[in-house]
Amino acid sequence: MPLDHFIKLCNGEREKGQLTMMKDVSLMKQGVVQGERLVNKIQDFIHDDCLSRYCFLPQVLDNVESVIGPNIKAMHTMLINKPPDSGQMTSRHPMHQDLHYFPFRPADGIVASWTAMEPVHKENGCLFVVPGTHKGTLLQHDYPEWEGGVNKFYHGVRGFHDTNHTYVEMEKGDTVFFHPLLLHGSGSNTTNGFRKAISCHYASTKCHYIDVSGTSQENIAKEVEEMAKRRGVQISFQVRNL
Ligand SMILES: O=C(O)CCC(=O)C(=O)O
Repeated sequence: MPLDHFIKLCNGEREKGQLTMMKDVSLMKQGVVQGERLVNKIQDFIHDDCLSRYCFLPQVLDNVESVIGPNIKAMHTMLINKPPDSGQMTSRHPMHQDLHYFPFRPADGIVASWTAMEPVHKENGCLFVVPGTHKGTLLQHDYPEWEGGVNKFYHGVRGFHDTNHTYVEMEKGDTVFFHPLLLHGSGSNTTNGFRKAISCHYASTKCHYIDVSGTSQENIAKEVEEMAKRRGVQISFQVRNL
């Protein structure tokens, strides 16, 4: 079961292999909790036999293919956990557009699938979205200036003043599919329980990589390259087909 498997990965009872395990910045500083109470994201679960099954679920693929199909690739996979917030509000996710993280186009050839693994509501930090913003353009993103700190790679739209967002409360197993330009984020988890979701971004094989130098995406590309270098991995972004 994905949930048990996630907990075992967090506890070091399963090999993490090529997965990237991320931890909440303020919980890490406090140094009190561990495992599922500390890990806030697993990235690249496509490398994990159990979690990667999500990407092949017919219920997910039928919907994805109706938007961008039939020839698609799973490009980005995440299991997002929100442990109870430390009190510093670092379990929030700032308002952003996923396209900021993707060096490929066109945007209309990309779609996210996001499935609630438990009930998600305002109190435990459900998604919020600004309807209609998928028709806009990619905005400049930076780290928000939050007093309690910000989690690694949690960029938000620069200078964004939110007036009109819609909460996406969901039951366990519900799935939303959304465009990579849709402005969205999520609130802090003010409960004592968890808020978990599993997500995959798919792209049409008609998409192609772009050169992000000189664009608003240069900052995230540099950050990813620096992280890879620290891990001893050499990466470079090249302009080619998917
Ligand atoms: O699941 C969440 O709270 C938001 C996740 C998200 O938008 C992201 O990781 O890009």
